Amino acid sequence: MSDLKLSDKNNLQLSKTLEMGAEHVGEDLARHFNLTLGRDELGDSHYYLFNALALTVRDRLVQRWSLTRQRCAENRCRRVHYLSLEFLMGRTLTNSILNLDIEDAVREALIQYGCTLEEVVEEEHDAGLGNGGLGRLAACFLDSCATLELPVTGYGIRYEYGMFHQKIVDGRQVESPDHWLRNGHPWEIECPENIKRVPFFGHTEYTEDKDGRVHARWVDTHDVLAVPYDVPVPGYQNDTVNTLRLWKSEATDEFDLDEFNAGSYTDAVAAKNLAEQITMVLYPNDASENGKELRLRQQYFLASASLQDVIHHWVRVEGRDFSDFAARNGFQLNDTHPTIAVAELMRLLMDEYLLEWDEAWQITRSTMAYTNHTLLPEALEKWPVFLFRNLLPRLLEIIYEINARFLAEVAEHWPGDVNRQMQLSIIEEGAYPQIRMAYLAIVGSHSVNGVAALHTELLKQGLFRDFYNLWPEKFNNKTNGVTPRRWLAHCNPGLTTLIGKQLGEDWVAEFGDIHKIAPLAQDKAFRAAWREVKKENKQRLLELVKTECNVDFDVDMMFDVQVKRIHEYKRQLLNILHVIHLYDRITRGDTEGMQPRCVLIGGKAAPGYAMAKLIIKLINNVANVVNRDARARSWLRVAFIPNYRVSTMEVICPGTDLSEQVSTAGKEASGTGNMKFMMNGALTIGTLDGANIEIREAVGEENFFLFGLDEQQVAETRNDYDPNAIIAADKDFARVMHLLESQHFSLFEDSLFDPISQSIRSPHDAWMTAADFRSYVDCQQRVATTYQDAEQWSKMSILNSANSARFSSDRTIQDYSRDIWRLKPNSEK
Ligand code: 26W
Repeated sequence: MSDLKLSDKNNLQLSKTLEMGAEHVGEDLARHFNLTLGRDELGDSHYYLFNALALTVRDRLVQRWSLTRQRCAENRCRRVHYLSLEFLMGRTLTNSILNLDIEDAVREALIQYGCTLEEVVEEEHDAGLGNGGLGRLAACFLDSCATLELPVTGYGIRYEYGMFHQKIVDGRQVESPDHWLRNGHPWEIECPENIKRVPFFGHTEYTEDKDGRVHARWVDTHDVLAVPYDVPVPGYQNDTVNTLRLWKSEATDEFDLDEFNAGSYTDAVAAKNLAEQITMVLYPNDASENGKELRLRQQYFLASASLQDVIHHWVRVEGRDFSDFAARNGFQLNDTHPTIAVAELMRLLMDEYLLEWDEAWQITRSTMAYTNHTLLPEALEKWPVFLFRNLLPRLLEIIYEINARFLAEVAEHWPGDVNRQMQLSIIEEGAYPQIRMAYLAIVGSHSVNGVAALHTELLKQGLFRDFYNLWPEKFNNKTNGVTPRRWLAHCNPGLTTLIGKQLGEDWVAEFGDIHKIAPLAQDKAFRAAWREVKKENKQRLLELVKTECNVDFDVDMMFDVQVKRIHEYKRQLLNILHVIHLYDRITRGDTEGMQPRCVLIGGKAAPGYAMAKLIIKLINNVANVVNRDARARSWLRVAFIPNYRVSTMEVICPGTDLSEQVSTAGKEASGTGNMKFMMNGALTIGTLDGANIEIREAVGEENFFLFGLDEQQVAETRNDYDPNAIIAADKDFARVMHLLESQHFSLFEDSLFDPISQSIRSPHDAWMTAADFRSYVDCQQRVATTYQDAEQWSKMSILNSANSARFSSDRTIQDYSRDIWRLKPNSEK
């Protein structure tokens, strides 16, 4: 008992800090291996060793975690709660080892087991609780908040099944479930003492109190339990550990008595499954909303449990006086997915804590902030009113009231303009009235932000124009960023060491210093060392491609990479048309000036998105034809990497020469893969879209391969767009289309790719692939020529890394913190 002390708050705590040296780490590792997990031999896999190591590391996180919590409680600091349906965390072990600065000790401790850290790391399953950019951004943000010592908690859902696993069978995507929790998740800690009850169904009753005030009560509800699981989020070598709290749904212990009495005990127990379904699976749709009721349940479940959690904490510490609540709390809504939180906060404050509407509304509006992540109309969430009426009747009433008061404001601003009221209404009228979640988010928030400069401009001038006219002060830009810890220090140790030799070991903590390597672009020896590191990284990537795709890449060829979700607007199709063009040149013997390249494409298609799946099939068929053709071998290799995810990007981005960011201008809100590639010294070929524009500004136009129409030109060209004329006038393009349409890539699958050629040829092709073909092909030739000058390419590569500091999520989070959250680091009083 000598290590335990009873602190003044009755907390039992270890008084000794766990040591970080190899000896102590080794002892703890053995203890967890032998005692916690009950093992005495290694066996065939490193599974138990991974778990023992995770627990050893976790112990050290947990200590810092409780100190962070204590400090925040003592400071009574303002906190922010980041609400997101997705957190794409990837692996935790290596990141924690890096942030705790115990890599050497861990490596030494593993020697007694005769295996390397690299082997053990591979045992960890990615936490794939997200689709793509939006989910990974949330994960990078948590890393930056902890590193900057900001009191920010992530709130999300503990999906039993994460993002599906993708296999490629006969060139096609085949999905299988990702039961990532099957072997347990050593990082999480269940907190049953903080369980919440989330109500569904039922109806509203009104009662009058003795002072004549009317109160609403939501009654006869079917409640679901929300059980929190906490995951530690360490900052970079600063002893701060923040929290990601993930909710799991469970049935209450109450039975449906009617059913029970009717003798169907088993039916009553079976009905419990419904409650547990809520957090069963992550919806794998990125950018299209399909209106499934279960998804709405997930959204409300997250919003309600998280808000109750924050409010209960408040009441426990501060009592039922909410006058200071808004000054001390903020909520960031990651897209519209958790927007029901606006109405839920109103409900809790009014129905549970008896605040008046105006006071509750004042609190809601000053605590909520909304980030928009897409302009695509099909991604804008709308929920049918009838779903709400049944599932969340009390919330529907509140939304109607918010809307009525808001429309009165609109009427005041634009007197007599009934049309405007209809356009701005949170409720879209019609045969099936719907709730426009983005409008609810804007009306209920004090801040609305886009995720790159162009994107925010387009929100203000287009999608949300009237709202911008009404409240210009609400709108602001926060260009995305990525964490340089995971996306450079961890994934690219070679470059990290090389830069460290120039800038000193501390440079990771002072990532802004990376610009100091810019002058070294002129240093021949440094360039040679830079190339050497790139070559090693390409070797690693080549090995991955060999095992995953059985395609041979060659480190002496250029690695040309596009990895991201498969979507028409991202134009993987344009990329593959260029591949077909190169193949056509090769078969015609026109290889003058051509640069040998290995083209790698990867990404998941939403399971219901037929066109995206067909594009995957086309990529694989083209790869097959090209890779089998002896004439092409020395010029071109093509591979599609299956099951693209966070841990594969950690191998891909350091080994990439050319980063493909080729979306139709105006469609990609920001992009974040573009930033990861840039940090690791890849050059970008891209359109003027999303954050590409800012990347080009940062690195200088001479170090960026720009092509294609800009957003305005896209809008203008749309009116009289004639792809068939473009194809007919361009011999190269005509030959590419001929190869596609003569079934050259679908020999025994006749007409398979007709929908693709039809979409390219359609004057209504929203993505205008044909419009940018010529400009893209010409630009790719400039890329090829530049690559052949290795010294020039290295200079440009160094300058890309050197100018990437702006795209650190630390910068992004500092912007959020200054403009929206108004947070102070936890270390400051
Ligand atoms: C409701 C279905 C659904 C699911 C996900 C609709 C929309 C989404 C997201 C908005 C998709 C997404 O991940 N958007 C991406 O967000 C990134 C982070 O801000 C940006 O970098 C990407 O450009 C944007 O596409």
